[in-house]
Amino acid sequence: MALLEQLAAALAAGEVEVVDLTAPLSEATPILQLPEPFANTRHFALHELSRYDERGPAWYWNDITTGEHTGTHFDAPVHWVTGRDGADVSQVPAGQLVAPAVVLDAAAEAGADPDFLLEPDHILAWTKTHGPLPEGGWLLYRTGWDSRADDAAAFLNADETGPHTPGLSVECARWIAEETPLIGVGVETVGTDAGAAHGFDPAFPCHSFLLGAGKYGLTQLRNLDRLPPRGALLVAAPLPIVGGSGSPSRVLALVER
Ligand code: 23J
Ligand code: MN
Repeated sequence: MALLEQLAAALAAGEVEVVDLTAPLSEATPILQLPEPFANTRHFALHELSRYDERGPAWYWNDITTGEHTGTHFDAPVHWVTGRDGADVSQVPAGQLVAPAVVLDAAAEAGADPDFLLEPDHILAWTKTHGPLPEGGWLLYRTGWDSRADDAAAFLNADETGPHTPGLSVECARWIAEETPLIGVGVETVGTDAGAAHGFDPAFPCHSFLLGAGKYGLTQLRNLDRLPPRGALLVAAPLPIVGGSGSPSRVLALVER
């Protein structure tokens, strides 16, 4: 049997499962909130055109408004000043949107400390157990934050000192960008950077180093607990917004059962 016929048969038999890593997209989907004086993105919204009524008797349809960085979304290199000469979201090669993914589980650490930062040593320890990072693949960073996704206040976890959500250290972001074969990092939080990363040097190091290196980000993922540490195949499907810095995305993982 041809390879993709085997895959189709395995999907039909439940030997390969499709796990949806995407958060539902609605007005309630949490969004990033930057402090003054920075501009902020908007919530997703539906604007009804007709619903089997005089505006369109046999059809229901909506316009939508959304930020590029609303909900589960893809960060393209051009999103950050360090990647300003890099790809916009429509220019990301389709061949890179299907790629292997590994999962590093730091839910215990992030549960104990909402400002937990991943370090290169955590990833090196992971590779000792699970093998090398995948060439051209994703590192999916599980923090358990998806359990807060239906409560915007708990998800953003801000107090008078700003948001407190887990992320990557400056050194870890630099190391992933420069020293690993990864294509990008996926997270469960509202952005790829830690909540406190506005105060890091450089600020927002994950955005700065990864996008500057032509790599990508994926945010607000869920169901990472249903993936194995290695062996999943990730399908990330941002809209090809011409000139866009990112896009809400459907993100699926194929997993062998
Ligand atoms: C703009 C400025 C800072 C950040 C972000 C966007 C994101 O997290 C994003 O969605 O790319 S931290
Ligand atoms: Mn983004």
